[in-house]
Amino acid sequence: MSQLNAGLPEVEPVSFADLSQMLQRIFERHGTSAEVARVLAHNCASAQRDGSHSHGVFRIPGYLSSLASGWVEGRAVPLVEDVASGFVRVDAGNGFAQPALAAARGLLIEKARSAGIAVLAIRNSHHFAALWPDVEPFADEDLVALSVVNSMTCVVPHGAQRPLFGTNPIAFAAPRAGGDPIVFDLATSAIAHGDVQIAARKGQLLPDGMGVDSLGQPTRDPQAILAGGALLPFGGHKGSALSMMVELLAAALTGGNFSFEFDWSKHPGAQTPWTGQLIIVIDPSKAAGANFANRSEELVRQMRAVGLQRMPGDRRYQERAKSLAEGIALPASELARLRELAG
Ligand code: NDP
Ligand code: PYC
Repeated sequence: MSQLNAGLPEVEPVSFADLSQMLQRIFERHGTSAEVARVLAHNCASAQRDGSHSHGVFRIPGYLSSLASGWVEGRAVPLVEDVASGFVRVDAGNGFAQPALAAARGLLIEKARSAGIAVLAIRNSHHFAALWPDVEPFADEDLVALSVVNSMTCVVPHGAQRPLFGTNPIAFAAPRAGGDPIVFDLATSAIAHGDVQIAARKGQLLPDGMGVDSLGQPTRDPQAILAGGALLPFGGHKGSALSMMVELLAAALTGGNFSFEFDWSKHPGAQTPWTGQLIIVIDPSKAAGANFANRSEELVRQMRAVGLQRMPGDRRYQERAKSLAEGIALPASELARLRELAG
C-alpha cells in the first residue's frame, strides 16, 4: 500500500447506484452530453458489478484520454433511420455505440416483434466495452439477440504473418424459463486485449498460445505483445473464420470501418476503436410459440445432467448477486481516484 493510501481499507464496497452516479459525473465533466454519460456510466458500472474487470472502471482512463484527444465525439446525437420492415440503421456520428443502441432500441424491438426478426446496423461508432450488456436486456424481454463488434488491428489471421483483425467479440442472449438468460460474450482472439493490459500491469505471464512478439515468435509476455507483438485468434482457423465474419458484419455490412481502416495516430491518447456494430434480434414466439424459454431450460437441464458445472454467464450472475448484496468491491485507491475525477 502506498503512503497516500495508508490508513485506507484496501477494498471499499460501493453501491451500484453510487458507482453509476459517480461515473456519470466523470463522463459529463470530461466532455460528454448528459445522455451519453448516463448510458456509458450504466454500462461501465454493470461491467464492474458483474466482475467483467477488463471492461469496467479499468476502462475509464481510456475513455477520458480518447475524449480529450478529440478522437471521439462525446456529444454525438445518433441518427436513427427506419430503412426496411426488419432493418434499422444508425449513424452514431463518431460517438459511442451504446447511446446509438439506446436511441434505436425501441424501434428495433417493435420491428422484431412485428416482423419476427430485426437487424440494427450501427456505423461511425466507438465500442470500448463488454458486449453482453448490449444483448442481455433483449432476453429479459423474451427475445433472442446476437451482436458482433469489431475493434482495432491486433490479431493475426490464422496462417498469416501480420495482424489485421480486431479482437472482435460475439455476444448472444436467449431467454430461459427457470433462471437468468443464457448469455455468452467472447472475444474471437485467444484473449481480450484488455486482459493482456491487465496482465502486463500485474507483471503476470499469459498462458501459452495467446500471442506473438514483434518478430512473430510465440510469447507469454504481455509486454511483448503490447509492444509491437500481436494476438492470435482462439481455436486456430475456426476462431479466425469467426473473426473474419465479425469484420464483415460489423464493418462491411454496417458501413463502419474495418479494424485496420482507421488511423488514430494524429490523436495521441485515442484508445476507442472507430468501427461498427451489428445486432440481430429475433422473436422466438413466431416459430416456437410460448415454448422457447421452456426448450432452452430443457437444454440447460440436460447439460447439467451430463455433468456441466458452469454455464457461460454463471460467474457473472454470481458476481452480480454478491455485488448487489454486499456492494461492488473496488480497491480503495481506485475509488479515491474515481471520486477525484468526479470532482
Ligand atoms: P472470457 O474468455 O472470459 O469468457 C467468454 C465467455 O465464456 C463468457 O460468456 C464466460 O462466462 C464464458 N466462460 C468462461 N469460462 C468458462 C467456463 N470454464 N465454462 C463455461 N463458460 C465459460 O471472455 P473474453 O476474454 O473472450 O472477453 C472478455 C470481454 O472483453 C467480453 O466482455 C468482450 O465483449 C470484451 N471485448 C470487447 C471488445 C470490444 O471491441 N468492445 C473486443 C474484445 C473483447 P462468464 O461471463 O460468466 O465468465
Ligand atoms: O479487450 O480486446 C479488448 C477490447 C478492444 C476494444 C475494447 N476492448
